[in-house]
This record gives sequence, C-alpha cells and structure tokens, in this order.
Amino acid sequence: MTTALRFSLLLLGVSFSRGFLNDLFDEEEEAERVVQASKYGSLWPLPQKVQLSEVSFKLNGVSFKISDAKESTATPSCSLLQDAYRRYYEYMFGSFKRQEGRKSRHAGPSDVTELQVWITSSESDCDSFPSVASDESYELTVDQPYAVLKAPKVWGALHGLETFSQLVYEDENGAKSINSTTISDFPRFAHRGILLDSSRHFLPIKVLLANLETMAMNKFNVFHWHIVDDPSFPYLSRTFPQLSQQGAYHPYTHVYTPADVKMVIEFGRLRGIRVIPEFDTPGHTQSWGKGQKDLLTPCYSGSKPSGTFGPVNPILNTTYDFMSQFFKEVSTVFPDAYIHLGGDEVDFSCWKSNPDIQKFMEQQGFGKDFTKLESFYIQKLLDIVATSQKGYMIWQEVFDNGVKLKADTVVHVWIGGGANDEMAKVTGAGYTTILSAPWYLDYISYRQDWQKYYKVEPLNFNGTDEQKKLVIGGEACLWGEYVDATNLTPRLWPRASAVAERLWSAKEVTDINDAFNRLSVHRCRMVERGIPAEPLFSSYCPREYR
Ligand code: CP6
Repeated sequence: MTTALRFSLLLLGVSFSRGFLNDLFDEEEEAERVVQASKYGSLWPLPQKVQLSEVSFKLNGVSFKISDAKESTATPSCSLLQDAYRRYYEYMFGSFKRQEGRKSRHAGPSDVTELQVWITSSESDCDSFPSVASDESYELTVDQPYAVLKAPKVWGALHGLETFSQLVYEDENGAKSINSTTISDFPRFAHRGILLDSSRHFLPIKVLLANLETMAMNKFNVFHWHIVDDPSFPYLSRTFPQLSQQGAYHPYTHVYTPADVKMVIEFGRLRGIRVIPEFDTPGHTQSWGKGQKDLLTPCYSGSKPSGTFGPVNPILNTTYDFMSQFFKEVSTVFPDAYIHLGGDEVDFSCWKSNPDIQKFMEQQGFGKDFTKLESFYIQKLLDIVATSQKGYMIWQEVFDNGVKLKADTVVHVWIGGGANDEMAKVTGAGYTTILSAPWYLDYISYRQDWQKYYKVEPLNFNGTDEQKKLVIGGEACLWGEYVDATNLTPRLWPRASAVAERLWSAKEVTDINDAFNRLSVHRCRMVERGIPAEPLFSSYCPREYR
C-alpha cells in the first residue's frame, strides 16, 4: 500500500468493505459509496497543475513557522497575511499543539520547518479590496527544509495557504506529515459566488462570518448579499433609518448596523472575498414601503385604492430622489466596484390596476406593454447608480426587456430551462454574464445532488470563443424561505463545494468518483474546522462534529 493511500485511509478511518454497502442500498448514483483514496489526496477544489510525490516529510507543530520570504514585497505590517498565517497555523496544528506539544519532538532531518510566503508583484494588494480583475494565482513547492508559496498578490497567497493546509495529513502515528509537492494554480473563472438571503430570515453576523470562512476553504471569492426583499429590510440605512425601523423583523435585534456591515466586508476582504450587496427593485420591495411613504405603487380595486401596494412607483419624481440618495449611501458603504440591482420577477397586476399608472403609460406611448414601464424605471435607476462610479449586476429579465446597459454590466442568468440559450443571447450582445440557473441550492432532495451541480459545464452553449470569454463565472444561490441560522451551514456545505470546483478547476476535471473521494475528506476537514457540513453519504469522520 502506498503512503498516500495509507494516509488517506487513516485520515478517513474507512476500509474497503465495499460490497456491504452496495448490497444494502440500490442507489442511483454512479459514484463510490465507500470513500477511497484519491491520488490527489483531499485537495478541493483541485488545483490546475499538481505534482504529488510519494516522498513524505514531517511537520513539527511546535517549531513550524509561516513567514514572509525575505524577497517578498509584502511587509510584516501586512496584517491580512499575518492574520492568515495565524488562521492556517491553527487549522494545521491547533489540535496537534495541545496533543503533542508536551512531547516537544526535536526537528528531524526530514522535516519541513517553514512555509515561506513570497509576494512577487511590486504591489502586494495587502490593503486593497479584491476585484474581478484580481490576480489569484499562486505557485507552491513543498520541499525540505522549506516550502515556498509564491504569488503575485496576497489573493493568490491566501488560496495557496488553504492549499498547503489541505496537503497536511497525519501519518499512522498521528504525526503531521506532508508530501513533496509542486502546484501551479489559478482559477478558471474570476467570479465564484455564494448568494445568501437575509430578508426571508435574518441571518446573524456570526452565521455570515462562518459562511465567509467556509467560502475561503472552497476558494469562493464573491459573497452576493441579497440583503433585503419583501419580508424584511434588515439593512440599517443612515440616510433613511426608518426603512429598517419599520421594515426589519425587529428594529434592534434583526438589523445590520453600519458596524456589522463593515465587519462582514473586512472579514471577507481578509479572505479575498468581495461583498456585493443586492438591493432588488422595483419588485421584491414590500418591506421598503413600510418606512418610506409613497415609494410603492398603490393598487386599486375598481376605482378605489385597495390598501395594498405593488412594485416601486415608477411615475413619481420622489421615487428617483429617494433612489439617488439611497444608492449614494450604499455605494459608499460597500467598497466593491459592483452593486447588484435585482430587477427580477416584477408583478404587473398592481401597476395595471392603478389609474395614474395607466395615464402615464398612455402619455409615454407604452401601450399595454408593462415591460416598457419596468424598463423605464430600471433605465433611470441604472443611470443614477452609474453616476456614483459603480458598476452594476442585474438579473436576466432586465436584459431580456431590452434595457440599455453599460458595457461593463454583469447579467445574472437564473431562470432554469433555456439557460444555455440565454447565455448565448447575453454574450452574443456583448455583455459579461454569470450563471446561477443550475445552482439553486435551496432545493433539496433525497440524493447526492452535489453530483448534478458538479456536472454542469458553464460554457456548454452555442457561441464563439469571444462569447465564452464573457462568462466570468457563477453563483450558488441559497434563497432563504426555508433557511435560517439553524440549518444554513449544512444545507449549503458541502453541496456548494461542487460549484466551487466547477468554477475553479480545469474544464477537464470531471471524474465524479475521484470528486466523491476528495470531497468526502474535504467535508470531514470542514467538520474538523468546526463547520457542520452535511455528509455526502454513509460514512464517518475521524473527528466528528460536536
Ligand atoms: N427572491 C428573489 C427569490 C427568487 C428570485 N428573486 C427565486 C425565484 C425562483 C426560485 C427561487 C428563488 N426567492 N428576490 C429570483 C432571482 Cl425557484
């Protein structure tokens, strides 16, 4: 048995008793039901180029150091890196330190004593925010006595630290070990996101931060924060505090204060994760109406207002004054170059019922085409947001309705059935796009649905190479109707990890059995790190969740 095989089996505590489970369950999945060792260990997502050797070294947790290489352009004052060194030291040796520290094993000849982190570009980006154009590449060489992690920017270094930590395993005596390895890595897609919805249920900051931490373990780099929607408005606006005072589930306990938002953004930045807020209008805005009089359209029943309200009222100047001020604030609070402006699922029935809207439609020559009214609103909104030097993302309907978009607009494809045609259309019109349609993780089922997410190929649409270059990535969506702090983490992980590998690794990485083997161990690693990620199938972890 090879060392690599043995370490994985030990790490997993699984044996080759395959027939037993196969006989008991007649599952439709083609993947292995018993975890076997992958030749790639437990790397997830799989790096672009990996050379793993059988030569293994020991790591001594007492003396092991992660340090800046002397040639590095990052200084010891780069707290982004220093914090990351601490985090990954803890992940690699946290339990070891306590268990083995007393033995104070002396450094042996086959030890890797240090991981040197070398930022090679003249500008390390230590104090910047990540962007869609950030260089996330890195090169990792594990040798003795030093392992070296080279990256042009800190963003690549963060990914390389995660990869290094994934190479560490325990040998048969429980000693931390790592094999001689060379890795050269970079993402296939620049935009690799997770959407969380904090309106259907309030998500405590603790949950958001734990999710950012888990995203980093999976090399995701965008947190799409669907922060408000119909049911509640938890965003505390300094300009319009009545929005959350009236619109949140609770004005003190179920709100995100400016300090909370800052914390989320900085926690993300320190992990190379962008925070893109979504303020979805003109639909999905019921909660906005509670604190902002006249913002929503009054619906009519016959000739009288019915007392209910519809989408944002697109025919009042006050609407646009409000939006100008509101998005001016949002664009200073959120540093990312993009804001998601929504624009999905606008229900026309209320607009149709309102006589003032009917009159306006006539004046504008819109006839009975309410998509024209929707586009009228969105067009004005986009122009407002563009004046605050921000780019925008929008759901696909805005593109479908023929709204004139800035060249750098990202069109978000979410409607299942025809998503490939939509990608072809959007890129054919020259816009960048991201894919979510196959990755609605709020849907659950009695099967290994990670496999379905894994098998998606984002570029499987008819289009030129130029068009395919416009696909900058995708997002896994966890809509919140049935999700709060009690079940968010296990519902999302490790199913979102399947999306992570599809968006990071090479197109050819499609072996579902190998994926199962690596993902099973990766999932146990998340569990060991305190993340209650759900199991893929019957199995156990060496260190179970408690
Ligand atoms: N909320 C908002 C939602 C959804 C969308 N926007 C949604 C629609 C269909 C499904 C799941 C979620 N809950 N604001 C669509 C982008 Cl199947």
